[in-house]
Amino acid sequence: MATTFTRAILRTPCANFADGVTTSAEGRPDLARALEQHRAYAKSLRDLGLKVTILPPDENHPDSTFIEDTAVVTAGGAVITRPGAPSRAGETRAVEAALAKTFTRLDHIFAPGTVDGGDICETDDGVLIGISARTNEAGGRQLAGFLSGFGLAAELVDIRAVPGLLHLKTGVSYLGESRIAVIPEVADLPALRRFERVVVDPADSYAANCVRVNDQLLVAAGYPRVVERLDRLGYRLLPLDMSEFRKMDGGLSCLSLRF
Ligand code: CIR
Repeated sequence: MATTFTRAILRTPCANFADGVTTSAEGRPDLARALEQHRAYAKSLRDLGLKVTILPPDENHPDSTFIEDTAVVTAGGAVITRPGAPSRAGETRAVEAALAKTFTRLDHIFAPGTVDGGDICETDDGVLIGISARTNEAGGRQLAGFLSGFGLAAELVDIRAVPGLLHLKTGVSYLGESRIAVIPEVADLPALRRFERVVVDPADSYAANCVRVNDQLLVAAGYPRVVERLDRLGYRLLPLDMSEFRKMDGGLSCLSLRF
């Protein structure tokens, strides 16, 4: 694990959180439960020793709690994205102000490029950039250029042909030790073959989005098969209830920027 995280930035779900973009047929999320799950997520990160900053809710942007999409933060530097969904364009402002307290210089994705942070998967030997319905090739190439300035090699991974995959990290998580959790549909993509792959059952796809934070692995609660396999591999697991975020197509990783 190359990076030890010491900080995280989160953003509280806003009152109209249920009006965000979603393809899920699981019904409208319950705001009170979402807030409770968000508090538990923040507490877990604090319990792991991270300093957690929580930005106030942004009523103009229902999806703003999915803060991961607004920036790409690495040990060498940070890039403010240009989110691919038009309704999410204004989310970056407050995030930029928060990151400017830590990073003296921030790079920016510019038009016609679009990038969602959910498409960016940092590994121990570089960064995978998903090209998706949200992150386009222009954005991916711009980001690769910025990352190269931080000393990070990037590789573009086209996921546009994978049905229903919102972001690269919706279906791929780097677990450390050159190992990834993946959904079956992407397991054999050439860019992923060099990793040891933990392929989750199709019924457990949602749990492929997990987050390694130092020596722990945050996983979505309710997927015992995934928990059992990761447990057998020796991970220290921290299951978190994500039911309300799942209804808005959000996974565990998208609720925080970690650095
Ligand atoms: C969206 O469609 O943009 C949000 N409802 C969900 C974003 C999830 N972000 C992520 O997985 N990084």
